[in-house]
Amino acid sequence: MREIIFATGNEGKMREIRDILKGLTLGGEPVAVHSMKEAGIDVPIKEDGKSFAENARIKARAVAAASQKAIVLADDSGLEIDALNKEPGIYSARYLGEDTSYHEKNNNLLTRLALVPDEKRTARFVCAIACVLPDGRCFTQEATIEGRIGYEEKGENGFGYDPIFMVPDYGRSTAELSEEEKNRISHRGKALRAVRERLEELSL
Ligand code: ITT
Repeated sequence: MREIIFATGNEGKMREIRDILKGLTLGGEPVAVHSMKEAGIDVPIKEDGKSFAENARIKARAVAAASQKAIVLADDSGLEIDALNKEPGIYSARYLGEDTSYHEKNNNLLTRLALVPDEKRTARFVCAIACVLPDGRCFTQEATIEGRIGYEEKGENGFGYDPIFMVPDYGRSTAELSEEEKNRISHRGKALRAVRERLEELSL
């Protein structure tokens, strides 16, 4: 059994990640995907990068340094709203303070967009996945999903900003999609499937 350690403390991300990496094998062996907590790793991580990719690399490298030559992946992601100059962007988790609920964060963004017409409510989720291999090599993969900010919170699935992120083709928020539907089209689904393919090609 091989092991991938995912450098995240976010349970919502971890649920999606497990689903997207389901059935992965490397060198013919099944792969167990563990969160850093499950792997017993607790290291301070200072996310002071200037981009999603940089922050993903910081997280992956910090956990790789504390692990025994495992494959380590990390996800840095966030919401860019065009009418707000791409806020909250890389500060998505810290927007209005880390301890503020997503209900408050979402409603604050909706209030700030109150006078913005539909065609200008464009936004995207961005996800950068960094991978550190046991030999220290590192690569990063980034992907996005385009959408629009709605007018109220909708749906109970997903996490974070999902209730206000509308997917035009579906006419629903990402919190109204099933996990399978979201993973098929999401920033995280696209970036992580590309990483999965690269790992499968590397014959590790
Ligand atoms: P880790 O760093 O431990 O992985 P985190 O929650 O701090 O967890 P980030 O720094 O990457 O993660 O911040 C991501 C932010 O973007 C966070 O506020 C999420 O709620 C939001 N976000 C990212 N992907 C999302 C998604 O698929 N749906 C809703 N919100 C999302």
